[in-house]
Amino acid sequence: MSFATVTAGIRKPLALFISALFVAAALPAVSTAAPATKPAAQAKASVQRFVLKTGVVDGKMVYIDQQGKSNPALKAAVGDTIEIVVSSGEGAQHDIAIPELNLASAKFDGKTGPVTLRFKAEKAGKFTYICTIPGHRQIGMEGVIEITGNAAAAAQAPAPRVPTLAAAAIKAADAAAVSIAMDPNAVPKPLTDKGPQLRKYRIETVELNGKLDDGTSFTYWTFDKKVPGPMLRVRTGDTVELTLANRADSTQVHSIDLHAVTGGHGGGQHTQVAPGKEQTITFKALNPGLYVYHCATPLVPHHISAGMYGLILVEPEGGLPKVDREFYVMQGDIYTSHKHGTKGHQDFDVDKMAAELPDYYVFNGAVGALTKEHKMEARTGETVRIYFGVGGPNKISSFHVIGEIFDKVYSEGSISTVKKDVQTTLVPAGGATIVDFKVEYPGSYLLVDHALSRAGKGLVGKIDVTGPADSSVYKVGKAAD
Ligand SMILES: [Cu+2]
Repeated sequence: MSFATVTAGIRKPLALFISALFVAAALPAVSTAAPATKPAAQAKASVQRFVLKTGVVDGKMVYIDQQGKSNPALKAAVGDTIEIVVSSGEGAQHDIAIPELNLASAKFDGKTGPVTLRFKAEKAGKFTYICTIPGHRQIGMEGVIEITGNAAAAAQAPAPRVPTLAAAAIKAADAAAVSIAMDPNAVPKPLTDKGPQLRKYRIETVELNGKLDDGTSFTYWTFDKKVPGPMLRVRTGDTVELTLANRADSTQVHSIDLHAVTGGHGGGQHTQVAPGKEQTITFKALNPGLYVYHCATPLVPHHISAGMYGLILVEPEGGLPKVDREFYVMQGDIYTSHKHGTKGHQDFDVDKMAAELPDYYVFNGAVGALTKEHKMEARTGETVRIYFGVGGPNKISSFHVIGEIFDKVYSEGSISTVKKDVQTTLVPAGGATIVDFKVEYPGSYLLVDHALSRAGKGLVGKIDVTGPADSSVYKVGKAAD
């Protein structure tokens, strides 16, 4: 295995080439170069070679050996040179590491080809090999490597060097970054069917660099290239056939868990889809309401924060009361490699996510999505409805529209009960609400989370209302003027 082989075919040539170079330079004990000539004193020691590939077995991510065994026990003796050759069987990104020995391979995926973790066994014991991609160990990617023999008999080779990571440099913003901001006007029309229907949907999971803010791009993971993903609209009693396809160039397995689904972890149990593959589930919409859907692949909050959430409306029998305008808005919290406002390309920061300290809060995926990029408009006298959800992953929303009162709130997305005359409504992470209000006066109505510090981190939208101003509703000056 040559270094060239390991790095060949990588899609982001420069950045990954540099990081691959760094790993190769910092970890001589993990060299991907051809084996060096063995010193004469160790001539009796053998090379133990293990060939593994990754895959999804029974809903778990695992390493699989050539006999088909999942997470096989790897056995060697002190003094052996161990070579673990591992490739991505399903195409997603992984690595292999033995933390107790300070060993880690470069990351690999379906495009990079295999990598080799090569080292000399210097002490006896049972050690754990794992994938260090967040969440992958938890969903199955770990096994044991057992080294037998007398540690004292080992050659006096130097201990493997501990990998040291430089502070992440700020990368230039991706000039090719696209808009991922979902148009809030993209609400499917109210349904008019008589009786239950079979409805078919197909959603593709796509990873792409998108615009997070002016001069700032971010690595988004999406349903159908938008954040939130497409709004689905069905009716109670409908049967829904949903196919989830994961685009071939994805680095991750993806899935979908719809809160409107009864059974199978909402679909998450049976839709763990590898890059280039697809899976179909069929469910009955048993309960009316507005429900969140999201990716449910570990590390789940990472996949959600990166953009993998959306809403499915299950209309009650007879539909919802008619309104003049319907909008689709979702809130999310984003954790970036550099602090809020930093120009350049931002990667995801898993530590900030674990600490629940977001750098950005967004409506529809990006700063300015609902103030600069997309318009929400209405005329005075019209009734407006917002289908609002929180993808999160972590933060609840105190949803409020400045200068308006919600005439009706379908709290927590429950259509069965209606609250009236509400100023601010609480929407949990992974929850939703429907708010209805009549716009009686012209102006710019701002959508906010009333935890208002978040507006400074991107969380603001607006509805522009035009039409005659009724001074009995609002005016500047005294009543008698
Ligand atoms: Cu995902």
